[in-house]
Amino acid sequence: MVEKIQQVAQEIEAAQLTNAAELEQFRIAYIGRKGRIADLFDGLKQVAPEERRQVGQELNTLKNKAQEKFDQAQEQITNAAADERTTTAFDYSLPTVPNTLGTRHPLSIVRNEVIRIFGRIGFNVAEGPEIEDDWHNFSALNFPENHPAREMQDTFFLSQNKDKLLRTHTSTVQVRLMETQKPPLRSIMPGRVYRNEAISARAHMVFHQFEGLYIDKNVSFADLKQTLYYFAKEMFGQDTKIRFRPSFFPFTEPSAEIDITCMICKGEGCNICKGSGWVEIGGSGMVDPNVLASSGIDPEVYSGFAFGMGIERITMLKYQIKDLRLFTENDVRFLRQFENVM
Ligand code: 2U9
Repeated sequence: MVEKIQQVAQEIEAAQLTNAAELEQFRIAYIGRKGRIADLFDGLKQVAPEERRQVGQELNTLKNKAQEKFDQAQEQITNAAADERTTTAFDYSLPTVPNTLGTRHPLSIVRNEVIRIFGRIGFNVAEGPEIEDDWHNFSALNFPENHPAREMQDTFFLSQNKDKLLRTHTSTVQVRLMETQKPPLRSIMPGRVYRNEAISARAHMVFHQFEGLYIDKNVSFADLKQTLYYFAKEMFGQDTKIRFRPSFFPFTEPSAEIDITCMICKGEGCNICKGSGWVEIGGSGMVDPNVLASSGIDPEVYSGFAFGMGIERITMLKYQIKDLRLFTENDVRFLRQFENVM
C-alpha cells in the first residue's frame, strides 16, 4: 500500500498540466470519485488496523497535494486564457476601421430637389406601377393606333401578355390620378421609365423622369409658364431665363419645348449649348381635351397643364456630366464627388 501511494505521488508530481484538456484528464485519473486516490482510500480497509491511521494520513496528504496541483494549474490556465482574450480583442493600438458610409446618388439628389421645389408651391408626389397596359401608356393619352412609339422597336412589351408593357413615360401615373381623383389636382410624378434604345453617352433603355400635372378651373398657359420659370430659377439659379418653342405631343395642345439659358456660358454660346446660348430641359403643354375626357374629367369645366423632364438630363446639365452611362456604372470615383451635396 505504501509503495502504491509513493508511486501515485510520483505520477502526480510528474504530471504536465498545461491546458484545459490535460487538467480534466488529471482530475478524472486522480481526484475524481473513480480516480486512483479514491481507489487507494477503498484499499484502506485491507490495511492492518495498527497501520491504518498512519496510511490514512499519508493518503490524505496525497489527496491534498493532488488537489493543490490541480487548483494551481487551473488558475494558471484560466489566467492565460483571459490574458489572451484581452490582448487579442482589445488592442487599442490598432488603426480604426475606415468609415464606409455611402453617398446619395446624384439622380436621387436631383429628384429630391425637384420634389422640394414643387412641394413649396403645393404639388404633392404621385407614384404608379412600372408594368403598365396599353390604355394607361398610350390610348388614354391620345396616341393614335399607328403611332411609332407603340412599335416593338421603341417599347418593351411583356412576352407573356402583349397588352402589358414597361411604361415609356410616367404620364401613366397622371392618367391613373385623373381616373381616381377629382380636380383640383396638383402633383408631380418622378419615376423610372423604359425605352427600347441602344445604350450610349446620351441614351439608355432605363432612365428617370418627372412629370407634373395641374388641373383646375381656369388653368392657363400663363400658369404653365410661370410655374416652369419658378422651377428653372430654383433648380439652376435665380438669373436663369426660360423660353418656350412650339412643339407637338399627342397628349397636350398646344405643346411647347422648354429651354433655359445655358448655365455654362450664361447665354453667351459655348459647346454645351452648341453656340445658341440655350439648352432644352423638357416638354410641356395644356392637357388635350381628349385626354381629360378619356379619364372622366369634363374639358368644358376644367383645364390643366402638364410637363415632363428627364432627371438624367437635368442632373447632367446641373453638374456638367458628359456621359449618361456614369449614372449606372457605380464607379466610386464618380459617386464620391457628390459626398457633400444634399
Ligand atoms: C397627361 C397629360 C399630359 C406630360 C408631358 C412632356 C410634355 C415631355 C418628355 C421630356 C423629356 C419626356 O423625359 S422625356 O423624354 N416629356 O416633353 N411630357 S407634356 O404631359 C401629360 C402627361 C399626362 C394625362
